[in-house]
Amino acid sequence: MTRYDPAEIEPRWQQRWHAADLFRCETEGAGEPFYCLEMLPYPSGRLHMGHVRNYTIGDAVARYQRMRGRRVMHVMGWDAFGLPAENAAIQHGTHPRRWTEENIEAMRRQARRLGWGYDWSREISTCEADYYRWNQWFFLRMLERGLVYRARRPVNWCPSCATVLANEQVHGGRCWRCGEAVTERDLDQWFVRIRDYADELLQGLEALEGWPERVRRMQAHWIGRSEGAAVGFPAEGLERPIEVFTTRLDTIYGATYLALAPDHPDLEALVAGSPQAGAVRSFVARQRGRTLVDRFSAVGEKEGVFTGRYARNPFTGERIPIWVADFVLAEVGTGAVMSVPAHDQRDFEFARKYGLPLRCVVRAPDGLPLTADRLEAAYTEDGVLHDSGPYTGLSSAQARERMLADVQARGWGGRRVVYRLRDWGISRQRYWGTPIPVIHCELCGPVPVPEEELPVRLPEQAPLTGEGGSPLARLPEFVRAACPRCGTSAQRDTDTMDTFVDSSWYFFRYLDPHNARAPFDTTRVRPWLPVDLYIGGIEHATMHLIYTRFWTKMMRDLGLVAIDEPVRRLFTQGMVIKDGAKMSKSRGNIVDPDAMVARYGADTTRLFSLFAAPPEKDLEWSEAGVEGCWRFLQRVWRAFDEARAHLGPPNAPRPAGVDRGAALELRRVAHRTIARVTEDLLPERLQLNTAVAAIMELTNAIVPLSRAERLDSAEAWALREAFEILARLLAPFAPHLAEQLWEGLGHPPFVSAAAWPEAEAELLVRESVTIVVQVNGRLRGRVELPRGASEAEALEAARAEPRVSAYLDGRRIERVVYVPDRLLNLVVR
Ligand code: ANZ
Ligand code: ZN
Repeated sequence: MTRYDPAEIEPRWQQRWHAADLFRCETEGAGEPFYCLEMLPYPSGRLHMGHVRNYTIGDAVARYQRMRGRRVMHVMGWDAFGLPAENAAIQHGTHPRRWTEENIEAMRRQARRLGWGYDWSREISTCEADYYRWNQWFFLRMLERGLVYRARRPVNWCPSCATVLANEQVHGGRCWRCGEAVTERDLDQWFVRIRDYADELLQGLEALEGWPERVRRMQAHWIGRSEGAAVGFPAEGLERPIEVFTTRLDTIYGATYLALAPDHPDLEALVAGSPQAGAVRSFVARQRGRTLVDRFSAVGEKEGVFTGRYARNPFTGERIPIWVADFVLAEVGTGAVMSVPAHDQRDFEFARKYGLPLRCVVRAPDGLPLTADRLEAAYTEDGVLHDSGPYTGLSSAQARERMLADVQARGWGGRRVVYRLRDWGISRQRYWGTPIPVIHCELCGPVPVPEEELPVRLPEQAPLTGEGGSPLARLPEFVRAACPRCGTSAQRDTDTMDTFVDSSWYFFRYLDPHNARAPFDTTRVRPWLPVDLYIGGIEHATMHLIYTRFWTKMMRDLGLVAIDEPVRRLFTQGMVIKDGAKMSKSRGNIVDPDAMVARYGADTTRLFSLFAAPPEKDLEWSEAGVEGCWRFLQRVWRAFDEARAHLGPPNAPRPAGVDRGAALELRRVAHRTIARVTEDLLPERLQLNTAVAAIMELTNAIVPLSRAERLDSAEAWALREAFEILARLLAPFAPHLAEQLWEGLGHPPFVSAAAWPEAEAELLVRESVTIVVQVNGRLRGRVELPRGASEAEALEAARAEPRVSAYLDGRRIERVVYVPDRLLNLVVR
């Protein structure tokens, strides 16, 4: 008897797949396209079990679709720019490029060793100039259309390292390197007007029926549309009224003060000459200098200062004080709020802290008006208005409508929609990224680099010290450039792009990866889009998956693609956990995929990561589970070894007698398994764990015949058929063993390119049996059910049977006794 030895089998098949170029995908040819995409990894150097799970799900689907005759696009690439390469350079002195390339090499080796079938001729690494030049090209296109702009915004700053920090380098408000408290600093940066697309991004969610509800909800929240009104409050000393944004116009009779953001543009003009000017200025300065640690610890505690100025409520004519408050954000709405402490909890706390008055104007529909002195918290619900002049007695909703009409009629303001979504800041003060293709000229301002000068190459010399602002600013040869417009000496932009730019469109590039004239050819990509299935982690539900949706719409508006949405079906897989916690280096509960492959082989590793849990749920690591998968594959191997003696030649005609007895029984199980696995692997189901379970059951049905001393010709034929089915159903999950079986069955290679088996319809029909139904031990009826029906199915059929249900009405079933295929006894009271 031969031994199951994955270390011998697996590399051999990997070599043969590679030599046959089996997974190459031609852009044109026979078969309907299927684009199976997994989120591209960051090349950290080693795959972790989360990767293994993610890419194995994708590989199983890709292999299945290929066997079903689809032309499958399945590609791997590397999200190769980013911070860890730069941190490694700062800490260990390795060049980011070398570090990245070595990591990619190592991970590519791991990917091959796991048997993932990619078209490597399409591989992309985002740190290569022939990729990132198109980031620069897109930047120029957006600049032309006014979709990118420059604005001064704060960045994180570590005073002790004297360096700009990325958000990921700020841990609990402190610098990741030295532990110093982080402050903010203003820098001129580039922003993408993603907000222009906010409404479309939100509305488009409805049509994304192939996306998890949870992801759609998270995106809707992230976009955060709120509808309300903008109303001007005339302010003493200002020419233009101060505009506030409110979603609760119905509470305007209860507004007792205005609150402005510390960086409200009119603040300086407002307080000039006020006795409070000094206090306001020092409050604002303190806000700006406040460290993030401070802000984190001050959760809930609102702070503000009186400006010494007043505004007039346009509805009541009343004079109300203007304050500056830290909880009002400059970038939200208009940066100014009418505060209604009786009906907004934040305003309530602020008013109590600073002794500002409260006025109640909304009561519960079935309640009495509240009084300010007895209020313990704001009443924030809608209700019925009181003390609100001509609007008294209206419901909140009615009042909002009438008040808005009056606001419009009197020219005080109008309807306003506000988004939580910020414009996308893409400037990073980093070395390892895409250089921004702009030259700053003292005479002309920022001037785009002419298209024919792209790419602006990232200099090979990496000026990384961990200090200062953008590292590229330390390279005079890079910085110095002639202004493309006037020719005088000018300076290159020294920032690089957010790496979310790279990942926003990489899967379009996979479809035309070597195009030197354009990011991709419009007609080439069309048949593949939208992506049929996109697999990745839930942690990308908002940022990446919003940016890539935006990028698609932007490309559509440039005439590059004809779709509105990039992905038809999104699948978010669960985490891999061990001892109840996510596997992570910091917890020290990592299981190394290499060690696992070395010990059990790729097929066991793949099978475990697909079988141990439904793919959308968390997968709890278990040594016993791995062992179980390993034993299962051994069992398949042994069964085949034992069966060899019985098996006739391939393609033998079907003998008489396969429609009876053990042969028929085995055929029934085999064909039912085809039907189950075929359905479980569909993109809209993706229940890979139950597919594997079905294959295990088929194996159980095969084993007794394999082991039998003697088989008649019908049984031997059915046994061969079952193995041929098993080899093909196993191919997406444990492809190496499947190839071995297929070859052993006398077929030319490859099972990976064989046609998916088809179930014979008549073998799927389950034979029916009559079941006797008793209620409290007395015969009350009979029901027809398929053989092997479950207790739940029997109970449902019994309930639907009028002669039985008459005895069940109004009673409680206390106990059920079920003898499958024979009898159902119900004990009722
Ligand atoms: C008056 C009012 C009365 C409000 C009331 C609420 C309740 P959502 O619904 O989350 O979008 N707001 C407006 N601009 C702001 C800013 N720049 N910073 C902080 N808060 C701001 O929130 C809309 C409400 O948030 C607005 O409606 C406004 O307060 C506040 F009983 O106006 B409201
Ligand atoms: Zn110039």
